[in-house]
Amino acid sequence: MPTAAILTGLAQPLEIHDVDLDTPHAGEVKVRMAASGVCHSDLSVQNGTLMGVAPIVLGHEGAGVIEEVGEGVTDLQPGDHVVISWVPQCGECYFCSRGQHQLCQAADASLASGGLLDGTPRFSWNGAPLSQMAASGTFSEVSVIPESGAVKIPDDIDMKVAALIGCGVLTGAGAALNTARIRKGDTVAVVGCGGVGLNVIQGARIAGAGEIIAVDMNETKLQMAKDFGATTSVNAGQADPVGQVMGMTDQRGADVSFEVIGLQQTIEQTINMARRGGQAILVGVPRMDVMVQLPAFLGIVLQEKTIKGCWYGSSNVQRDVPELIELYRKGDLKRDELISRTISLDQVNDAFDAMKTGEVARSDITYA
Ligand code: PAD
Ligand code: ZN
Repeated sequence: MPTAAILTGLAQPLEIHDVDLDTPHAGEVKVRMAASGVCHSDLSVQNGTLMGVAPIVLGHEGAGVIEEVGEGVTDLQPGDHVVISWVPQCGECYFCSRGQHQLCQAADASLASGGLLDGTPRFSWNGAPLSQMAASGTFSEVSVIPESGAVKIPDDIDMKVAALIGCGVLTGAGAALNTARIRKGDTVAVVGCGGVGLNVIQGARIAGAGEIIAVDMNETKLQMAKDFGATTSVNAGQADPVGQVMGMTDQRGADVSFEVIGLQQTIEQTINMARRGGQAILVGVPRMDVMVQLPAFLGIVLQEKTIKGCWYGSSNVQRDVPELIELYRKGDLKRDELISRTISLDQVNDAFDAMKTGEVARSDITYA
């Protein structure tokens, strides 16, 4: 009986309970979690920004060890170390067959249902189904997930580091390297320097960006941003960030700007600080009812601006996870520095509080 952190209803604190877990069905694997990051998207399910079917085991940024495999699973075996991918891939839908696995239709359906690829969860609690966030549920000692949601990694990679690859690093670095395809010498602005934004910054550095302007309201985050590769910073709490970025770029704007918070105001700022002919990449997840207002002619057509959404860093997890691990081994990718706090599962509500105040980049749950 694994212990898990459960969201029982909107805006409720997570509760720690023992839950029941089914054995893996065909094409699924059971993973004993070693570590799980606490991402803003977990908090967003709790506060209703993102939809979740309660009761639900949250957590989607994890790493662990395969304990059991279901029928037909041949690429993974007990003992394998894996990173959890919160976008499993059916391999057959329109998007998967065109190499856009991050947009897999079946994964979308599992996100909405709170289940795995067949729409049903493997957790239950008090005899009733218990959903799992994004076909994962990494706030549990053990979980059952689709085999395509487990990406094998070498045994010697620190599991705390591996967990963060599963969301923050894949999304952030992927936004810079895959979604934006930053070119050498580009001027980049990153609005929001939390666990994901810091990874956009280091992705931009790896891509060879020239100036990297970090934008946040928290001075600690701006200092961390410099450690991750930002060349300059803007405190959005002190002056209009669009004006500040314009002032740093001969009034042209950034070649590529990224929004990594999910607020209407910062999304509009990010679009407005991209230069004519430039790109604004939207990573942060806003509430469903958030609308953005843009002058259609002066803001987009005449500007020839590209506004692009980014889901899971436009990542191909089977290709990108090994590449990110290689960059980490070479020292090009910082990840240990992302972990502000190491906590136990029962401290997860404190991690949410710390995230709300912006004082941490990541809290990382470790399992005994
Ligand atoms: P976080 O809470 O660690 O970081 C958010 C940062 O934004 C903090 O450093 C804040 O100080 C800063 N901030 C807040 N308000 C402002 C403001 N008005 N101006 C400037 N800075 C501000 O979050 P995170 O990095 O874990 O996640 C960021 C977003 O990315 C969040 O919306 C999350 O749900 C989303 C996300 N998207 C994907 C995807 O696939 N698109 C994946 C993972 C996370
Ligand atoms: Zn996440």
